[in-house]
Amino acid sequence: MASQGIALQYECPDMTHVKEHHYDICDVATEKKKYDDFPHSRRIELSWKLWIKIICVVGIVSVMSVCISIAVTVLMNKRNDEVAKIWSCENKWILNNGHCYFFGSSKTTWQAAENHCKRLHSHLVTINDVGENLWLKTLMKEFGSSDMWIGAHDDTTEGQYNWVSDGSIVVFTDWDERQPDNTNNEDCIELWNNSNRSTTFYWNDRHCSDILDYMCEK
Ligand SMILES: [Ca+2]
Ligand SMILES: [Ca+2]
Ligand SMILES: [Ca+2]
Repeated sequence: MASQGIALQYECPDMTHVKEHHYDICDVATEKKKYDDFPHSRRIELSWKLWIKIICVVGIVSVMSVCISIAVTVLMNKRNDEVAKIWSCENKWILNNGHCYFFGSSKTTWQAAENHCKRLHSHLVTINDVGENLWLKTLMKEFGSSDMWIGAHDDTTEGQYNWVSDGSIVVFTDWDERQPDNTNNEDCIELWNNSNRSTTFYWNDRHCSDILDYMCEK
């Protein structure tokens, strides 16, 4: 009798003649029956799966948040380092276009100059374009220098000039007239002021053992 009574609770007779709220009662009863008919073990299983999904989603979101936070911090620090590098150089170094330059205070050979630059975590200057070349000429005038080593050389293959900083082939050049002439095997390159020609500076190949000013770059 009791089961019959429960079954009757879920019956939904034709209620079209009844007021609207009777339909609501009927809908609730139908949904409750569906829920009660669903196996208990299945409901528990769904509940656990739901919790596992929630934990996974929260975990993934947390890990992603930490990763994004670390990435942003690293990028910001890197950017700050780059900004600091662009806008500042160490004492006695001169800033130009994001690079730092050091004018050697005493004349020396090409290799000794490069060795000194390396001890200062740099190399003899690499001249990449006309702007850098022109800036160096201006600087030489300010320092009163007439001969200055730069980082180009052809001591590996005669006539093939490379930059000592990274071994790359010299592309931009600013040779003086009749240079490079490799007189008695000149393999190191300088910026010089050939007074016979003009008041400005050009490139010349020269004996690496000669004693000149030099410029480091980093
Ligand atoms: Ca350069
Ligand atoms: Ca040469
Ligand atoms: Ca020469």
